[in-house]
Amino acid sequence: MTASPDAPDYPGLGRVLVVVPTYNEADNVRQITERLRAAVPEAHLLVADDNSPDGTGGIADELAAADPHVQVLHRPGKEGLGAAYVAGFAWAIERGYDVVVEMDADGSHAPEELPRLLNALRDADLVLGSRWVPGGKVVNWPKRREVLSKGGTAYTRLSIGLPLHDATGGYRAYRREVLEKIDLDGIASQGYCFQIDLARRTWQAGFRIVEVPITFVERERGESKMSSHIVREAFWRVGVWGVERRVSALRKVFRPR
Ligand SMILES: Nc1nc2c(ncn2[C@@H]2O[C@H](COP(=O)(O)OP(=O)(O)OP(=O)(O)O)[C@@H](O)[C@H]2O)c(=O)[nH]1
Ligand SMILES: [Mg+2]
Repeated sequence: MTASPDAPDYPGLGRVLVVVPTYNEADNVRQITERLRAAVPEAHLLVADDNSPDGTGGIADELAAADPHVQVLHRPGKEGLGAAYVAGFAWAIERGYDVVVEMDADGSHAPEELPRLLNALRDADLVLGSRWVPGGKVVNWPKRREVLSKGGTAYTRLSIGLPLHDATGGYRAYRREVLEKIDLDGIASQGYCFQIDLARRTWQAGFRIVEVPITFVERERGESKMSSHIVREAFWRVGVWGVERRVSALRKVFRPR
């Protein structure tokens, strides 16, 4: 294991790495880096770029050259948010970080709110930034996105029993023990479903999950990667997990003695 280069501790938590996956975020990556560095100076940042055609990776390299707290993971091509995060998590574990944060590059997740997530992690193993608990908000989101987000969480609750208010959100802080325990190599889900999958695995492993209200702001620049494919993927995978859960419950009831 290589130690993370001179990362100072975040009080009470240890060394923090924020993983920001990027695909065509040339208009956003500089600003999110500056905001994060100002908001949580102790944190290190890893930009996990999938060889963005708009040159995001090159801009991230410039930021990294100017600041030892910033590093870049160049990946060969677009493989989805989930694969970029799994690679970023493995990178963090290898380098001995104690806390790993997920944050979008497009400004939807305010770095200024990260101290609240980290402070909550002192009494939890996974902290979720939640839009749908009291105090949580969305700004400039179309109604259909709100319906999709709330509907996705309700469907997840019904299907697999996951007791969360915002299961699809992607602003999160994990203790490294969680990422070491869950089988990262076994994760195939990509878009929203990746977030549900990680929350599900964390919950099933018995870790403490806390939801903290956040204000989620719709992206102002760059293009969304959200697609009907991502919604369909979440729908069928969560459905399959729900069926598996019921079959396993039935097996327990009918197991021959
Ligand atoms: N490395 C990598 N990053 C990705 C990929 N797809 C999305 N991202 C990044 O993941 C984050 C979330 O993607 P968004 O396009 O903002 O998805 P979203 O937040 O559901 O959609 P909007 O609400 O429209 O912004 C952003 O930082 C993206 O650049 C991918 O295939 N690879
Ligand atoms: Mg976004």
